[in-house]
Amino acid sequence: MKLLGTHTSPYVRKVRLVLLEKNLPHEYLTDAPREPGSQVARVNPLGRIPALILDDEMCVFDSPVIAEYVDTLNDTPILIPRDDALARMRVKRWEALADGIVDSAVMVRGERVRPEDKQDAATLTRHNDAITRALAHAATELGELTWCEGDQLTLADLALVSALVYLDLRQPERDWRGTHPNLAAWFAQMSLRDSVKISLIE
Ligand SMILES: N[C@@H](CCC(=O)N[C@@H](CS)C(=O)NCC(=O)O)C(=O)O
Repeated sequence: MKLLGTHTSPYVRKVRLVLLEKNLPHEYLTDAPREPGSQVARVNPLGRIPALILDDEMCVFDSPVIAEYVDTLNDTPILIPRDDALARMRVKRWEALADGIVDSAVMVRGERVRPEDKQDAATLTRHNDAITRALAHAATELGELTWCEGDQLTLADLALVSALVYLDLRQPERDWRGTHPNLAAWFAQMSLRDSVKISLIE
């Protein structure tokens, strides 16, 4: 398998964390879709990363589909519950929450890189407010638990950590650690994992 992506993409980080946690052999190729010579549009008609190319050349997109597929490739560990429909939905809901934070942060970033007089204040407010609410929701749901869902690591944890890394990158002024100390403590523990460390370096 080959994974096309970039170091900064939170959707890519989530998928990389899944591959690393499951210890699945893969080649990670840095490929930014907007750079000249990018292969991304050739393999993924949407022109987006992450794009996972299987050994038979089929390209899998987008990140929830990749994560779900890759999770079936071995059981060590199972990151999306298979038999318990409610637990499965809850993990996927965490993923949607984390991806939604990222979607809004990407929208905010898209506005902020425009000239100041062209930035749409309503868009900035709407998406920043969504991030604020989603973080509060995550903090309430997590409470003092070790894992987002159940009694072991799941995709929920990997998606949330990816979203928080991206917020640190794009919105360093947002003091989510101060507002939600339980999220901060959980994130600090997650950051000790080899998968997270590798995804931040390579
Ligand atoms: N819903 C998609 C979102 C993927 C996405 O938007 N990726 C961004 C990078 S973070 C991208 O490839 N954008 C296209 C571009 O930069 O031209 C997923 O979860 O995979």
